[in-house]
Amino acid sequence: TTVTYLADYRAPEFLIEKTHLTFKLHEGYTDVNSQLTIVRNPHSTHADHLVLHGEQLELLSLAVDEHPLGAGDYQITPQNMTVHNVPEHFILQCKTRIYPEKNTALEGLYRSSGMYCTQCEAEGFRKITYYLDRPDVMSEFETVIIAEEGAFSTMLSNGNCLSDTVYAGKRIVHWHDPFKKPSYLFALVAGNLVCLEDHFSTQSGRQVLLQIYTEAKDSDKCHFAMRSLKKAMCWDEQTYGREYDLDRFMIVAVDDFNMGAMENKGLNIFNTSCVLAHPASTTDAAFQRVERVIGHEYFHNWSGNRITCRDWFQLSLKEGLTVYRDSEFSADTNSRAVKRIEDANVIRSVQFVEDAGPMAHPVRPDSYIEISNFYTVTIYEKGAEVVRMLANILGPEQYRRATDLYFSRFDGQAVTCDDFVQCMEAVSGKDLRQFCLWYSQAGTPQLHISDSYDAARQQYSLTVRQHTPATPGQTEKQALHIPLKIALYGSKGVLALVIDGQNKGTETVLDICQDQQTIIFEQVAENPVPSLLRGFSAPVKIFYAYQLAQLQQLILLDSDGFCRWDAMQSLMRIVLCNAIDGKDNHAEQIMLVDTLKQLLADHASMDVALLACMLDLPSEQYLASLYDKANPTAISQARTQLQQQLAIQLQPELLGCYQTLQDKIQGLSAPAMAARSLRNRALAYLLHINDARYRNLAQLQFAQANNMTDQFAALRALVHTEHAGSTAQEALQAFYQQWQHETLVVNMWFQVQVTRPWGNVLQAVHKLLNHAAFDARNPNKLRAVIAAFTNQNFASFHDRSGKAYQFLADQIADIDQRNPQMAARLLTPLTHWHQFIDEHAILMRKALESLSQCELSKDVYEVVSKSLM
Ligand code: B3K
Ligand code: ZN
Repeated sequence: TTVTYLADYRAPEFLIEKTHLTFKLHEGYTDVNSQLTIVRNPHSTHADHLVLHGEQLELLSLAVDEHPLGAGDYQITPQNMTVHNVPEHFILQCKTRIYPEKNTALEGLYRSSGMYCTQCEAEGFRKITYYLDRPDVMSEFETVIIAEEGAFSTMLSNGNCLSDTVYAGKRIVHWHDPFKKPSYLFALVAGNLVCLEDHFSTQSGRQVLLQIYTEAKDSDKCHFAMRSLKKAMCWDEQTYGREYDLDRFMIVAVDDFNMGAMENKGLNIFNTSCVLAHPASTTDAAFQRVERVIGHEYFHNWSGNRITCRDWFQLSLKEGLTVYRDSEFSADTNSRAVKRIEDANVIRSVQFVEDAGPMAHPVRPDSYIEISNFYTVTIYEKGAEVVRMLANILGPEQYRRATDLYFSRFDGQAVTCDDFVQCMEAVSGKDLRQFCLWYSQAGTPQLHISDSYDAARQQYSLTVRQHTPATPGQTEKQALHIPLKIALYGSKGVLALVIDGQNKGTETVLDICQDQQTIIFEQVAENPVPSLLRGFSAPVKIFYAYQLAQLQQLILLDSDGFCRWDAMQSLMRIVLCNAIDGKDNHAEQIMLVDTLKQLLADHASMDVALLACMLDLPSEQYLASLYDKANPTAISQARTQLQQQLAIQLQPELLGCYQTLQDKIQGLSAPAMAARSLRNRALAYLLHINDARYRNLAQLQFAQANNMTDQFAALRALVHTEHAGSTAQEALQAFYQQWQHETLVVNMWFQVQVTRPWGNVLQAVHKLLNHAAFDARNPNKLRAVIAAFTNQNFASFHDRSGKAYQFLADQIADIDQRNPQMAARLLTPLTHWHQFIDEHAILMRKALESLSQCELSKDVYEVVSKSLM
């Protein structure tokens, strides 16, 4: 296996000015003719040989400037084709044959329920034809698609359609994309699809045709995506001054897709799960996901396509920035506080865990074996937090000027994270050298904060110590520039902040840049409660020894939604950890119940969506991350017990909430969604009590719901309680009967069963894998059954027998034969073996070791070998 290093980056020896592709689609195989206009890169050393990427291709013919090449003129290996002694400037013609129907990896050109589609990022284009398949080679593409007349209603590629004709029984469709792009943004679709159309007129008055293509059965589920698209186009004009640039913007929904969606220029390809939505069959959470992903892929048109990455180490240049953009888009359209909490929760319970594991890497990695393994929460979500910190350091006005500069300076180019930061520096005049460590240094910084109050001097001082634990390959860590946003609360509310004689208002950002520093606040009349890391101002762990009463004060009174939620998480964490550690917990529990009572009783005066988030206990995965060696059984038990105790002690308040919000749950408005989320959490708690009244409530809601959110929440509550017996079984059957023809709903039906927190779930999983609706080649099905079981069923996955560990390893060995990307991704839960007590760690390692004995793809090999290191 070869490792690719950032330090080895070299500019390409050759450039491809024009790319002309002809696809002849036949049943069973596809012939690809390419005609590449190639020139030597004037900025590079002079090589005589042209080395192209190409994998799993059948070469039919090759010519340079119309002269056919013979066996001695070129050389082929499994990864490359080398053409010897090429001129300065020439046309390379190449014919290859590929087999889309046999492509189970879903990378390159493949077939999904009859239609042809492509996925080229990161390195899939080389499975279509020989090419310089690297993002810093940008070319103007023309694509001709030829198929039997009448075979497909829809034949699409990037850009604008030049012609669509029939000749000698063949349909020939010709596309041209005037914007230079790297090969990873190439796309082709052919199938029998229907299309929802609309128009958008841009701020400068250009008309853009908008099209969303789906299979006919899904034609009624595209309206929300279309509304989201127009909203996103509008938002990007207003927020970033970015206008759409082609005459047409197309989205195609496909069933078999390794991830959420792909931003191909002018022709986005989406997993059906991220574009289709209808109130009867789609939950509120899924609606929000559709809006977010539509926004994300659309925003890539500028942050990713017009300006792309020089090499894949710079992946966060486009992904971090685009996630930050989509996150702000969601915050502007939904609840800002809740969005911030959701983002912080992902960072804390997934990204921090990645940082603590064998696959830890910086936002800009130094090396990889398989780039597909680096589409991670670190690159995406931590990368977005880094851009957010930059935006906050600059402030809105300077940040906008800096992004304007970035988009104009680098338009049409493939650039680096440093280029992006340099625009921030140029506009602000700030020195961001230390800040740049966020890109190169892996790991989660810890801030240990202590304080003291001097009543005589009226001074309050905070001492902040920073420390980043070592990560694989990076033992020495330097101090980072960490923006720590804080406020101080006194008995009568928020306090004015005075530092060095300067008035800072009631909220300020402390620039933490040293290993240890102390900040002194003056004119502080009482010992305050610090509200720390407001708005989750940096992706760090905070350690500060709050007293229970201080947490309660922040939960009830803090003006920062994230801090209220965070204080509640801390209080719950204290209760849970005490229980896990077998410590006395009386005072803590009383405080928790009392605080929740106050919040629930007062729900009318609160942000309902925020309150709903505050009811969630910290996840098991997060709790495990608090320990050097976690005991998964103790964690699950403590959590389930606390859920039961809270349900019992908060019964009247939960029921009250459930009932009073009854008349606020119609429609798709933000308040209706918020009301549903709070009611359904209340219902889930109540079902932890073994009482037929609550089961009847759930049964009634299941039967009467007119939207998927309520119907599914009721089903989940029933299936997830051990006491519902035949009622739950009947609901499951009824649900399947009703929705068996909606693939995405059937996936939810799978998921709700494998995440059940009681009984022998592994047995249920085995049964579902043999269910007629299961299909091991479809990534959404793998996610609904295997990933849901191993990632969202902590108790069953960590069953003491270790059977679930071995089950996952066996599944991965099998899936890896077909789809390496999916296999590697499913492996994540096993890679965290070192987090657990020996009894579990040993069994998890054993499962990994059994995998390492198999013939593995590069993808799975990288994860397994790094995990066993
Ligand atoms: N850029 C794609 C991800 C491609 C993953 C390739 N293994 C989707 C996105 O981030 O928008
Ligand atoms: Zn993206």
